[in-house]
Amino acid sequence: MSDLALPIILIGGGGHASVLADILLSQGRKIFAVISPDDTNQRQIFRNIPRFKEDKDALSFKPDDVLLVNGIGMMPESNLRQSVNQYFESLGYRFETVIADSAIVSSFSVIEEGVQILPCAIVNAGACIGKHTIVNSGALVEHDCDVGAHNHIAPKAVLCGQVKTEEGVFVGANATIIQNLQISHSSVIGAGATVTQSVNSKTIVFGARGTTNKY
Ligand code: JB2
Repeated sequence: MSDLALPIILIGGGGHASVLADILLSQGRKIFAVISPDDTNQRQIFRNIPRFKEDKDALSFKPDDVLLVNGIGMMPESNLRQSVNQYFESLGYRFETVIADSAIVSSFSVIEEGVQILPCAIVNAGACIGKHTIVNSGALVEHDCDVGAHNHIAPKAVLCGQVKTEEGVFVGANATIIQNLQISHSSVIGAGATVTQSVNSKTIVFGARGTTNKY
């Protein structure tokens, strides 16, 4: 069976998961179940998809018979998304890569497993997007950027050419990082910040003036 024919189990049933479900359904993919401890029925998109309540319910499928999609968003204050990836990967499960049809992704870029590229995002030539990273709607990852694993590049954020981000970086909505900078691991770039110098690990960059704080 080709991987495209494998049923998908979507982990999480909130806002981020709804966007992924929309993309997958529009591409003709079958979502076998959504796993969410909370009721998913308020969102119309989930009404016809069976719900599992616990992550361990996915274990009734063998790792080779299913693909997982991590629908839990990566937000600065939570490592739930990353721990879900690690839990299922340690058991041999694979995560599907999701790319919206309206995204522009260079065939000269490298997109690793489990990456999610949402509507109207752009990834240009020479860029690499690390495992399980979210490139959210309308974000721009310019040429030769090297985006680490488990990042979230939020809606309309801009990474100019040759920016490097390490693992676990969050770049807020509409933030801009100018070319050639390095953002070290676990740092947070606030929404709307303009970043003009490299950022150390575990540092928060606030707002438009780009003041920094270590946490
Ligand atoms: O342990 C869990 C678990 N804990 C919470 N396992 C599973 N399978 N699901 C879990 N959840 C579920 O994640 C909740 O029941 C809920 O369905 C979902 C979180 O939804 P929420 O809408 O609160 O957040 P989100 O992660 O979809 O979206 C955040 O991140 C996005 C990237 C939001 O803040 C969005 O604004 C943002 N765009």
